[in-house]
This record gives sequence, C-alpha cells and structure tokens, in this order.
Amino acid sequence: MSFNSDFIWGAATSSYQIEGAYKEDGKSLSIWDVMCEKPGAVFDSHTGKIACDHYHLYKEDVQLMKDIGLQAYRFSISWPRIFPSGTGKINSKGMDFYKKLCDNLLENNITPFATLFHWDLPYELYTKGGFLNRDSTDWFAEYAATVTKELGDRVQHYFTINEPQCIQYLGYGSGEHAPGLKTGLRDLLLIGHHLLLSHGKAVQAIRANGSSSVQVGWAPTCSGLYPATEKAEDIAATEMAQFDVTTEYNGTEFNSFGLTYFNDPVYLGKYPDKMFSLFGEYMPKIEQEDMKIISQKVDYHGHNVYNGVAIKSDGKGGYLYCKRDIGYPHTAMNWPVTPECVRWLPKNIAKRYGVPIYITENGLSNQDWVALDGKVHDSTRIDFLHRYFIQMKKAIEEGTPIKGYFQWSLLDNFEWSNGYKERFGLIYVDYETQKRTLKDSALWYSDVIKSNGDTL
Ligand code: GCO
Repeated sequence: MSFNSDFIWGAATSSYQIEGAYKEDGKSLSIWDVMCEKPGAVFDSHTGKIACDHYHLYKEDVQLMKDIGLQAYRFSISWPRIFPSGTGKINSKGMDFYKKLCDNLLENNITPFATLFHWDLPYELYTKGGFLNRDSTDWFAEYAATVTKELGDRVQHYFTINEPQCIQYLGYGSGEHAPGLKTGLRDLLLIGHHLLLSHGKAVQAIRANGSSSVQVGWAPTCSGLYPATEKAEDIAATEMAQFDVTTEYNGTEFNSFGLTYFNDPVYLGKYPDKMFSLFGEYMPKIEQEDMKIISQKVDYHGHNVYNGVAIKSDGKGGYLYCKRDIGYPHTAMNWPVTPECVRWLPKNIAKRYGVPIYITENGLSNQDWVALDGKVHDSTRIDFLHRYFIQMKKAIEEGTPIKGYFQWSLLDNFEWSNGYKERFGLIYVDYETQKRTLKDSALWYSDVIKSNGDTL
C-alpha cells in the first residue's frame, strides 16, 4: 500500500508571517505588530509590516501554488483584520480579503484549510488580559462563529488554534514571542486552560455556524519521539516517554511541549493525572462544564512536527533520552534532522487518541539564495523532505491514519523572533522586490504530488 488516492499534499503559511498590509483596510495592530517595535525582540528589527505582501499579491501566490500542483493550502486568518477591537463590529474589508483568497483557491482547485488563530492576537484584547482572562474563551468563540458564518461553503476544513504550546510558553514563559512576557507557573497553566477552553468553544461555534459538512480540529506541536532501535523495549519506552508529563524541557522549569498535557483534555476529556501530582495547587480552577466543552468531538488532529529525540529503554521499565551523535545533521536554524519522528509520533497519536491526522507543518530552514543561473538550488531541502516522506509513507503502510501533509512553508517568510533570517519556503522571496522564485524543492515536490508519492 502507498499513499491513498485521497491523500492531500499541501503547503502552509500564517497571516502575520506573509500578509504585510499591517494597517490597511481597517486592520488594527496585533501583539506581533507591537512586539516587533520592541528593541531587541526581533532579529535586526525586522517586522511583519510588509512581509511577503501576500495581502496584495495573493493571486500571484495562488498561481504559484497551482504551478506546484498543491491540492490544499493551509493559511491563517488575522483576527485584528476581522475584529479591529477584538470583538464586536466586524471589519468587512478584512473579511473580504479571505473571501477573495478562498474563491481564488477554489477556482484553481486548491482546497482551503483555514487556521483561525496563528498567534496574531488583536493588541486591544491583550490589554484586556489576553488569554490570562477567561473572557478570552468567549472572544475567540465569537470570532470563530463570525468567520465561519462569513466564509460559509468556501471553507470545509478548519483548525482552531495553532501550537498552543508556543502561545503559552514562548509568549508568556520565555518571552521570546509576543507578547514577550515572563510569567510564572500559575499563569502559564491558566493560559493553557483558557486556550483549551477557547478551542472547545470554537469547535462548537464552527459547527453551529459553518457549512453543514464543515470539519474541524486543532494544530498543536510537540517533539516527536522515536525508538533508538526497533527492539520491543525501545518501542515501549518511546511510547512511555511520548505520553509522559515532565516538568523540564530544554532547561525550562515547565514543559508545555509534551503530547498529553494539551491533547488528553481534548481527546480524553481530562488532564493527565501527573499534571495534578506535579503542579498541584498551581493547576487552574476547572469549572464544572469545562472538560466537556474542551473535549468536543473533532474530525481530525493536526500536528506540526519538525524533529524529535531517540528514546531507549533504561532496562528497568523506564525510558532514557539518547544523546545526539557528534556532528548530527541539523538545519540552518540548528534544528536536528530526525525523519523518524513523522513515523512514530503520528503512530503514537493514533494509538492514544484514535483520530485521523494531518501533518499540518513540517519542513526546514535552509541557507538558500538565488544562484548565478537565476535558480535556487536547495538540494538539502529536497533530501530532508525525501527522508521525512519515506518515514511518513512507512507510517501509512503500518496503518497510521495520516490523511494529508502540509509543508512549512509555501513562501520564505517572517520567522518570528528570527525575522527574515530563516528561509523555510518552497518559494524564494526577494523581500526588496517581492519577486518570487520557485526553488528546486518546489519542482521536486511537484513531481511527488503528481505521482502521489510513487517517485519516493
Ligand atoms: C511554528 C509555527 C510556524 C513557524 C514554523 C517554523 O511551528 O513555530 O507554526 O509559524 O514559522 O514552525 O518555525
């Protein structure tokens, strides 16, 4: 068995990272617009004011997607374009942009997958407490209801929230992301709970307001653990590690990057028991209906996965994280290249939660430039994707229900605190001229799509 005939090959982006037009047509500022003004917050003081100017160039970008042969496109909607004040009066001009984008995608046979929230919270809502405020769950539900009603039949696939882990920890723990705060454990756990509740309320809102066949899930991330060998004890140790809750991650005191902390509530209707034993009195107050709302049935699970760590058994019924080899392969952003994560993580997700899965992000930052012949020869990206696709194919052959794959990213774009330093795109963007060039990897991906993976 290979990829199913209905397997979906796509690419992904997010609003703040590509759109630009930061205060056009009634859009208000998001927390990222404000973060970019903070000295030292973003590499070389880059901002998303113009980014890839996708707001104006979206038709050209859709044509490029068509040239590559993408079957689906995952993009996100900018909340401050729709609701400049965060709630209340809709800004129709902002909404029109997404209607036109979706119409254009559909005319070109590209299925839109819309993410409602990829981190660009309206600044005005931040001043009201953002996700620290329980009201945020209702603000988000109102926004979700409005967008799905407005987009109607155009969009059948939604993701509520992208990477709650990063919103919570990078935004409010390490402060590396907007709003750039360093709060304590109690606040982090409270934000986590409000993100979960926001997701649940948005699922309800989408079902109540979207088209009759609308489908919805969310798109978290986590490290994808894989066994050091295929010995049964290492496979069992990997599962144990993947499902575990720990306090520490990369030297932090709080690990929001595990799988089960954010996903057990959504799929099993409860936090892992270990959350209570580890964090006890710091856990948020859980109101009576909360877990029921959080665990609304979803249609699929989206997962952003880039890398992971090899795990082995400690020989005593526990697990050990393996040290990386000296000189291990890593990307321009220093992320390790670990293709096995796209085989084992989805397998373990499906095992624990029994849900169909979309890989909603995967890819790498590479040192790309336009060569003397005018092309972009990103052979490293081709090799990276090839290795990851082989592992994804293995997972599917083993029966893991992966329904589609979205490469991150369609375009080189604004990589948060790294600004434009990192290039993740299948398409090279010259930020001075906004000229786009299909990289070699885009052409290679195009062949993979055409053959539905048979060329791998
Ligand atoms: C994330 C975000 C993307 C990033 C990408 C590369 O995973 O952090 O969803 O916006 O750009 O992952 O870091």
